[in-house]
Amino acid sequence: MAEAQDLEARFQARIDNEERIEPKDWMPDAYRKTLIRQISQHAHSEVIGMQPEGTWITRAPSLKRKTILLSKVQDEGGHGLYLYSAAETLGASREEMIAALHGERAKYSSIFNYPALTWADIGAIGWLVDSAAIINQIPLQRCSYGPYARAMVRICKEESFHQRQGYDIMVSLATGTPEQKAMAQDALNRWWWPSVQMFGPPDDASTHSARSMAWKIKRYSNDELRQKFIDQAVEQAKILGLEVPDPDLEWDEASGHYRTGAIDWDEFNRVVAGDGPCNRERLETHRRVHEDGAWVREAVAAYAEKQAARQAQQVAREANAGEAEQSRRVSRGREL
Ligand code: FAQ
Repeated sequence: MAEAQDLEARFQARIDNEERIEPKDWMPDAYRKTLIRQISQHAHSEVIGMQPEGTWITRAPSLKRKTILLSKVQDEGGHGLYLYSAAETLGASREEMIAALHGERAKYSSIFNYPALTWADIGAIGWLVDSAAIINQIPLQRCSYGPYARAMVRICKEESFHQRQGYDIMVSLATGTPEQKAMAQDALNRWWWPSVQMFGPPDDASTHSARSMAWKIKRYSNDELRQKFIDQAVEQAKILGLEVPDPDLEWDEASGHYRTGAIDWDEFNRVVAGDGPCNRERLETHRRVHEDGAWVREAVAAYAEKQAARQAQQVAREANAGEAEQSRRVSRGREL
């Protein structure tokens, strides 16, 4: 008991001292569990996030837009892979994490349960969703767990490109024909509030924040990051000449921040609980594609087994050859 307390105190001292925790270091069980929960949910979000954008790859308005979108969607898959690998360093297997997603025990970001109805949605996702993702993820580069923090460095660089491609689409539409501008406004109307909700429940309803902040997994609270996003996105909307769909939005001179109207937390809770516009479709697609890809995983495992067996045979052959050579030398020595 005293020994466990001592380990825990030393662990917290390392965190307070801004030291990185690495996979083989001692860590409290709850720290490990929190990280597996957050990192695997983050990975699931990246992979499920490929679905709304993926539907537009074949319908992008030009070859250039299509290649950019294709590359962005591939990046999201890559982010999922770095993140699953980071979670694996904590002892979670990929199979367990995917089973938790399919069994609805693990969540993924609420935002990906909304449909991408028009091409302008691809602009709005890049602009708003990627902005929100970056604002949340930049502090995660300084997360106390080394493999997660390092994965975030590359992810943030790529997200920044994603954000710019989204804003570029919005600029083209907002400065295009009146119909194009109306499409951009409609996309902003539908993506604004879900993007504001992406940061998670308000601080007083956030169950994990206090502990995650003490462990320096999270560096800022959900509301702090949300505010940063709002302040930035409202100014960007002004540059686009678009209107944020919030009649109560106002600039608060005293605090130097924008204040929004009431956020619909009932809608957020409904979507997180599985009852958003696309929850069922997203999970069904993931399950089906995972099932369709079973043969690839089986082939990879069979190939790895074959390689390992070949390597073992080679090692045995070399060992035998070494022994034979040794006994030849010994008997030649005796003859001389
Ligand atoms: N949706 O106590 P807290 C992206 C859950 S990546 C669904 O505040 P925490 C890239 C939360 O899990 C986007 N559930 O939790 C991209 C917890 O439930 P649990 C994803 C949510 O962990 C762009 C409960 O509510 N990013 O966009 C949500 O301290 C474009 C209580 O909440 C990350 O995952 C939500 N929005 O803070 C891809 C970043 N919010 O687990 C494609 C890493 C909260 O006990 C296209 N994650 N919940 O069952 C984090 O920073 C944190 O986990 C938070 C939540 C901030 C998301």
